[in-house]
Amino acid sequence: MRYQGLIERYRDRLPVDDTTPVVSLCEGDTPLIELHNLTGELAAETGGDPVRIFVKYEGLNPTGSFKDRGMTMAVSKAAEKGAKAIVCASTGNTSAAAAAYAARAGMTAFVLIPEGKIPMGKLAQAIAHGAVVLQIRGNFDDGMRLVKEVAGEAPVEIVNSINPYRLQGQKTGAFEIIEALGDAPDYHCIPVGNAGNISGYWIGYSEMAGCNTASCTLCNGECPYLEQPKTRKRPVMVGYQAAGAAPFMRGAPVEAPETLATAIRIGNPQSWDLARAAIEESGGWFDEVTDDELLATQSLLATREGVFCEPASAVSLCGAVRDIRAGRIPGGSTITCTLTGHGLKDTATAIAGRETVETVDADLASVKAAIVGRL
Ligand code: AN7
Repeated sequence: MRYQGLIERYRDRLPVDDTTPVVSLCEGDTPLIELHNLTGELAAETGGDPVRIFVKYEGLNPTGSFKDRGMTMAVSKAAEKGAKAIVCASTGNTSAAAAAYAARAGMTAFVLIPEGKIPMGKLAQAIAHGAVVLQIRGNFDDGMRLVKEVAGEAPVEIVNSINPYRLQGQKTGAFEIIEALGDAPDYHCIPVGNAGNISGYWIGYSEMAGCNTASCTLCNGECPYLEQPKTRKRPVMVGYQAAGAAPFMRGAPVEAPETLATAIRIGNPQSWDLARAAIEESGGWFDEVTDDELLATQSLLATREGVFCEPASAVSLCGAVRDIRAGRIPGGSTITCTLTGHGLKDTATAIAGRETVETVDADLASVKAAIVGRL
């Protein structure tokens, strides 16, 4: 049957029933791509057992980021309640997803974005889908505070990840990985901003590990996935942040977060406790990477593996590679990295400082010289 989005796919595992109006853009079902070139080089360098690295390419969701997984749930549940409007604060991707799903549901989306700090691709999406874009003189954390305040004063549903339905949708990323690999990976590496996604993945992995056991609160031993591979395994969760916006490394909110990875320019993550629990229960850790490091990884992934992700997304692979080199992630491991958003979201950052476009005369001699000179 035609794929109809993650609510239909995982209906048995999501808080929906026959009366829930499903608002979907056929999100989910994204590719899990194995990185052959980079892992080959890493093995040669470290000399140990080769690792396997898979990237979950969430940029191939309908609005170009993982946010669509949570948004299909949040907007469907808002529609079930009869909501006419939704609201969110955003560093760009949540606003793009909110705008698109609101359009589909016939609702108004109000999006609060930090002035001058979201890339043009994401802003274009919010505008194109007809959202009311409120650019605030403040950062994401200010926007988040205001959204919580205004939701008490006006009939608008919050669709940030403090809305529990968001995490329910986002947990399906873990389901898809287990299905693709036949089991959970050893390590799951993920960028952390507002900390919703790491929390959602951990819920997903935990549910699958409890699968077909009496202790599973969802299925009570009547697993809807009896034909699927079963697992008791959960991965070690590793959350990476940008160094200028790394509250989990500081152990406290960061007042004025700063990073070129604007998607994760967040100082006061809302899902703090859930994210900490994921790290502690899984025996994982948080770490940080610099802007230079994450941009280098974004470029490496694009030039050596053909996968174009946005700067914030590259943080997962960037940290993973560093931890593999350091032996913290041991040889022989299977590692999944969530690439949260598409590179086309922020073309300006991707090409900044790169003089790789050459202008030549429109004649054969010039074009031939330019080609032959590089072979
Ligand atoms: C590409 O759009 O918070 O830790 O407002 O866009 O779940 O917040 C975006 C977050 C990683 C961090 N990668 O995920 C927003 C927003 C990309 C992102 C994150 C975001 P969370």
